[in-house]
Amino acid sequence: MPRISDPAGPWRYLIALGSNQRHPRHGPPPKVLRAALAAMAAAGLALEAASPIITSAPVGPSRRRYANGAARIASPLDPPALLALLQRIETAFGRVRRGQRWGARTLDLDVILWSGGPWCSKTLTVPHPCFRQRAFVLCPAATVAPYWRDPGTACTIRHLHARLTRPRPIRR
Ligand code: A4P
Ligand code: MG
Repeated sequence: MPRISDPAGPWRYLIALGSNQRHPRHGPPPKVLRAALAAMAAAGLALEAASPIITSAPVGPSRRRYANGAARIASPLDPPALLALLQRIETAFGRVRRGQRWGARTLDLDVILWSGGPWCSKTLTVPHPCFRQRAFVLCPAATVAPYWRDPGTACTIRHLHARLTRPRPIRR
């Protein structure tokens, strides 16, 4: 993904959105995601593309189906500052962290890719460590950033999605 003129920014980011809990004001998960995109734009993130919203079966302990989507944004914020902003938006949407991994949530905003390459710190890993195995991330992501290359594998999102979802013969 090319950087825009100024090397210090704006950076580009691929963000995954997820929800599997109703919000009292915004309503069911697909509407939560639409409201979250509006909140991201209101917070100063330049929304370049937003995917259609899909529903997906839960991976992990939660029983409720998810709404998932992806957005390509531009921002001068570096990855830790962007994560802090996304977490403030999650909190404003009533996300409560109960300590259960992959628990039900009104809103989850994950940083999947960053135009600056890999980033690894105590609180943030980019590319997101699980995204290559998740159709609920790759399917919407392929609609907003099909040719963005994963720095870990050098594959495009479109390729990762095709590889994950292609039919495989049953092994006997
Ligand atoms: N963190 C590290 N790297 C990142 C990153 N790239 N983006 C840290 C965002 N956060 C990152 O995340 C826990 C901590 O991870 C953060 O405090 C941050 O410092 P969290 O959002 O509080 O908790 P989580 O979301 O439960 O954990 P995790 O490991 O991010 O889970 P995922 O990957 O978000 O998976 N099934 C369906 N169908 N659809 C879904 O959207 N989502 C999950 C959660 C499980 N099953 C799902 C879905
Ligand atoms: Mg998360």
